[in-house]
Amino acid sequence: MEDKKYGANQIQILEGLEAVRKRPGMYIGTTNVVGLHHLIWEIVDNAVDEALAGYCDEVTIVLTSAGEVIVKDNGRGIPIDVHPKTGKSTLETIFTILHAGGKFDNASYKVSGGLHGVGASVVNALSHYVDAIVVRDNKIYSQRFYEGGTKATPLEVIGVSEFNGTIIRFKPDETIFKETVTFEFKIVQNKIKQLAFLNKGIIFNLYDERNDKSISYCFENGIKDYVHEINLTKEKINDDIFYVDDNINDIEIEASLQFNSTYDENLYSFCNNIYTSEGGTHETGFKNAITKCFNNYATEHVKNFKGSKFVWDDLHEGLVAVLSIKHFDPQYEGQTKAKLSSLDAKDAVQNIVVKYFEEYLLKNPTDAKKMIEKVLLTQKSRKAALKAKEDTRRKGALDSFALPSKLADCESKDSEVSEVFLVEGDSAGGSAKTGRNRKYQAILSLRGKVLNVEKVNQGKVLENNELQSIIAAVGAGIKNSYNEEKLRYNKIIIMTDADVDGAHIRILLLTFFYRYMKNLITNGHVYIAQPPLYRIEANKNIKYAYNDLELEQLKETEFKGLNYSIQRYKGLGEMDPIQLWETTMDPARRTLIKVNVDDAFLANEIFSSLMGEDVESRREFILKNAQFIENLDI
Ligand code: 28G
Repeated sequence: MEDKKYGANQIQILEGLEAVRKRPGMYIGTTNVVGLHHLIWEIVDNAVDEALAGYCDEVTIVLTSAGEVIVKDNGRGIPIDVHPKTGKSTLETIFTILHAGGKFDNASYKVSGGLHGVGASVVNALSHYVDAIVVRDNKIYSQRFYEGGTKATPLEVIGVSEFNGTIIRFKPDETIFKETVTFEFKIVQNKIKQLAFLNKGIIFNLYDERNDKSISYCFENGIKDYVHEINLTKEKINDDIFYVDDNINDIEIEASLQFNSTYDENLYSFCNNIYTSEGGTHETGFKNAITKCFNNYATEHVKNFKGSKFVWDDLHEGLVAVLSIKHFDPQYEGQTKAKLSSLDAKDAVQNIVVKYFEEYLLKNPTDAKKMIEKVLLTQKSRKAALKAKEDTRRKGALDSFALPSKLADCESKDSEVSEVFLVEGDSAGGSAKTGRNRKYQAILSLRGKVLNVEKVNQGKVLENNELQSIIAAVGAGIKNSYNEEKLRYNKIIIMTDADVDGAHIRILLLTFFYRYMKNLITNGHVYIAQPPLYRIEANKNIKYAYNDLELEQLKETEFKGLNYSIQRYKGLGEMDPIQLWETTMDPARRTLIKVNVDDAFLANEIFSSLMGEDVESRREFILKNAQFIENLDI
């Protein structure tokens, strides 16, 4: 009977890890470079959990020359006693049973979590081998799992030690990770830096054996140091960074905030070390709290304030804030964990932040005064912008009926099938207008420079002619009043020259969409057109090349030995309407790049390094990263 039960378990185990190998994407998202690195995060998460439980303060990662990863912690060591439910040691259970973390363990132990919180068994399933070394009770234990986790050597005692801890070494299976099995220092570095900010006091070390590079992070002040770093090069409004770390009803809440003199909002929220890019209940609680505190403070301290209450829109300009909560049972909206939905998180965050931010304002009257001044200015410009918007609306400029004169609209009114090209310059705009399929393709030509929205407030944005045209043409409104039902085109296609200026305009447009119509990007409506760089012709055979490599390949194959001529396009304007249609606009032949902002961090980093003050470094960045920006699937 016992045997039978054990056997049944065994089968279940094999099926479990087999399932992971069959459909790795279900467990780690993808099997590209991102998925590969998820293996590290899964193991590191377990070490961080041990640290959050209070038993470990140092985590070390080694990228070995043999293509392995070693993760080491100084916690209690994974238990090696036999687990009552599986008849195996806890160690073996964790590494060989899928979802062991949730199924067999006290769920409240696991606080952090990778993309899917699936843990060590998934790493085992997708590795050649996993070596586990557990040091506890003065003994060093060792066990190897191999062949996709289906086999294990017996647990052995291999020595004695006075320290505790766990060491995990694994080598990814290249038959799973077909694209690459090379770990990247920079990716791991960024991740541990973020983990170090989010888990104060833990030392994270990274050592790359392949080139003898190493780096360590430890932030005593947690996300306060994070805010400090984001604002390092910015002009600060309040000198003292607001910071709170407290817990209520078993929810730990950490928040930090400082204003700078820019106009953009940088609010980053996390739950259990996972970035919640779409916010959620914790973020709502935070916004409510800050709004309430500013209103209370202004009511007491600002003359004639009554009746002109702040709303969140007045508080977000120049705000840098990080919110990180640790929740025992987080609930998310949808599959991606991008939006927290646990109801108790809202009140928990709101209560704690109100309590501490109120106190902060009273204790720091000089900072409070500076912040209130900034916020009052934002409010004033918001009201002015609102009035300007109402005036223009009354005049009809923002109405879908009064479309901009520069827009050559398409015939179809069906937004599902229609698309608009945002074209740089009048001459290219002219070609595009002639070359298009006017049934469903609209052309909006943009004159001159697009405004850099990072540098100005909303009022100025709404006054700008080019941006006004775009807003009117797109039709869905901006920011909070963005309404996708009113979207006039399914695809918004940015079509600029394949040179530095074109890349610059593209980035300015993307910045505008990112800040003013983020949903347009997240819902996949923004595209980048790819015009060719070369035209090669011999005996009336014409081909286009979209990069140097393609040109070389054409020269070496189809055109080898022929008397060919090459035209290098300096801009869209050099193409006649038919060429533009054939190469860049015809849905059957073109390649469009869909812009997605999955990783808001990276996007923001790119946007801010591009939009920095220094024109020279900006040019340099664009030149260096033109290709990357072109393939902006960040
Ligand atoms: C180095 C790379 C990754 C870990 C521990 C320590 C314990 C543990 C891990 O227990 C099962 C669940 C809760 C008891 C817990 C040790 C309690 C007592 C642990 C790691 C059984 C998991 N002694 N360190 N798991 N628990 N480090 N690092 O994986 O109830 S995982």
